[in-house]
Amino acid sequence: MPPSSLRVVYAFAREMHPKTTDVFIEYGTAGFRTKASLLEHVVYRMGLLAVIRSRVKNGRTIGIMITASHNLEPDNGVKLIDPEGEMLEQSWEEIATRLANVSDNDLEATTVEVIKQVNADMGLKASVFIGMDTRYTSPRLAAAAVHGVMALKGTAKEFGIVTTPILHYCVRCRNDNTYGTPTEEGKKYGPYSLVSTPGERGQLNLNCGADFVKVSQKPPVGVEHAPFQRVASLDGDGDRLVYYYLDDNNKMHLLDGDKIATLLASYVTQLLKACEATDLKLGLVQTAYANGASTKYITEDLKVPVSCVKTGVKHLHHAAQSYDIGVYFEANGHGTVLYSDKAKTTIRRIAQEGEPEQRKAAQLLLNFIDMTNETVGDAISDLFLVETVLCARGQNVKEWMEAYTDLPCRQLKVTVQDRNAISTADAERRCTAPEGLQSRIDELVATYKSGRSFVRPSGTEDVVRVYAEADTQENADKLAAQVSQAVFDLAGGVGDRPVA
Ligand code: 16G
Ligand code: ZN
Repeated sequence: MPPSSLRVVYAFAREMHPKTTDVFIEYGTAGFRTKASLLEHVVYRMGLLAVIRSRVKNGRTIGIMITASHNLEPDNGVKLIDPEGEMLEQSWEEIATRLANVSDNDLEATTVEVIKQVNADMGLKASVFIGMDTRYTSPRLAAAAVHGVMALKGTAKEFGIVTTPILHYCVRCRNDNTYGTPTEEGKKYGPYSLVSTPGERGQLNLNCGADFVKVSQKPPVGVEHAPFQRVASLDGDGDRLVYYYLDDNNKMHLLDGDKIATLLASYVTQLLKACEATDLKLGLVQTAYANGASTKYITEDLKVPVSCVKTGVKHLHHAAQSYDIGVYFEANGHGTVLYSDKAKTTIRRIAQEGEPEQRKAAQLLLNFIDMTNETVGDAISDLFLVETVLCARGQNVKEWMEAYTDLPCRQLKVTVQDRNAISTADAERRCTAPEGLQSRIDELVATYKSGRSFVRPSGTEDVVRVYAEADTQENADKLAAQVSQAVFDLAGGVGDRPVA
C-alpha cells in the first residue's frame, strides 16, 4: 500500500479525534489510563495500531478493551489484546506510547514508520474486536477505536458492553476455535444474580467493588448482610474477585486473591493425587503483596512450589506458564489457572483409560479446566471455580477462611516529586534507590514481630505505594506509617507529611 493512501489517518485524526493535550501518556501496566477527556486521540491511534498488529500476526484478531477497571468513573483507559487472548506483547508497549504521543501533524509519518519497523504487510486483512465497560465516556471512545480501524482498512467488530476477560476469551476463540465459541454465551457461565450495586448514584467503583473492599478492608457502603453470608466483590471490568463475610459481631473478614489461590491450588492438588497424575507439577505464582501467612501455608502445608514476581498480570501469567499447572493470583483478586497441553492430554487420557476412581477425579478436573478462563483472570469464572470447590468439599466460608490466618496488613500511598526515583529489585521486595531507604525499612521492620514491608512506584497512579504487615493490626498500621515517613523524607515527599 503506497503511503499516499494513509492520508486518511491524518484526516480522521484532525476532523474527528484531534489531539488536544500535550500531556505525555504511557502504555503502562494495563494499557493507557487517565482522565477520559484526555483519551480520545489515544484510542483512535490504538485502532490504527491494532490493525497493524493484526497484519503482523497474519490477519489474526486483536482486541481493544476500553475500561479503567477499578478506577473511579471520570477515568477511562484502553488496552490491546494479543491473538492468544493475552496482553499486548511487551516490546509493542513502546510503539503504542510513541503513536499515542505524536502530534496530529506527525501521525501519518509515524504510522508509516511503525508499519516499516514491524514489517507489516498492509495488503493483508485485519480484524479487531472492540469491547467497553459501562462508563458514560466509553461509547465515544469505542467509536474512536472503530475509526482508527477503518482508517487502515481493517474490520472492526464491536461487542458493546463486556467484561475485560470476556473480550480476551472472544479474541482467543476467534483465533483458535478449539478453545470455544467467540460469544459471551460461549463461556457457559450459567445464570448468576447480582446482589447489589451500591455507590452514590450508582457510580462505578465508588465506595464499592473489589479494590475498595480489599484496600479499605471494609464492606461496600450501604449494603446489608446476614452474618456469615458469602459475598463476592468484583471490579469495574470484571477481572478481579474478592470474597468477604461479616461475623456475628459485624466484623468483616476478607478472602482475597491469596485465599482464592490457595483454595483452588489445594483442590487441584487433591484431584491430581486422586487421579494419580504424579508427573504433573503444580505451582503457584504471587507478588510481594501476597500475605506472608499465605506463602507459608502454600509452602509448608500444601507443599506446593511458589514463585514471586513483579506486580501486573502479565508477569504472573508469564511465570505461571512454566508449570504444568500454574495457579496465579494477585492479592487484589486478579488471577486464574493455566494448564499446559501436557497437563490437558494427561488428564484426558486418565479420564478415558484410568481406574474408576482415577477416572472420576480426572473428569472433575476436566470440568474444572473447562470452567477456567485461561486467557486472563476472570472474576465470574473464578467465582464459579471457588463455588465449585466449596460445594465439592461441603465447606462454608468460615471453614475456607480457617485454612490459615492472614497477618494483619496495611497499604498506604505517599506522593513524591518523582516516583521513578524509587527503584526496586527482587520482585519489588527490595528497594535499590534512593540510597538509604532500604536500610531504613530493614531497621523499622526488625522492630516488629512478623514484620515485613516494601515500597514501589505505582504503575497506574502518580504515587509510591507502601505495604506493611505485622503480628497485630496496630503494629501493621504503625509500620506502614513509619515506612511512609521514611519514603517521604528520603524520596522527596510533597504535600503533607504522612502522620506516623
Ligand atoms: C493494574 C494491573 C494489576 C495491578 C495493578 C497495580 C493488569 C490487568 N492490571 O491494575 O494487575 O495489580 O495495576 O497497580 O495488569 P499499581 O501499580 O498502581 O499498584
Ligand atoms: Zn479490572
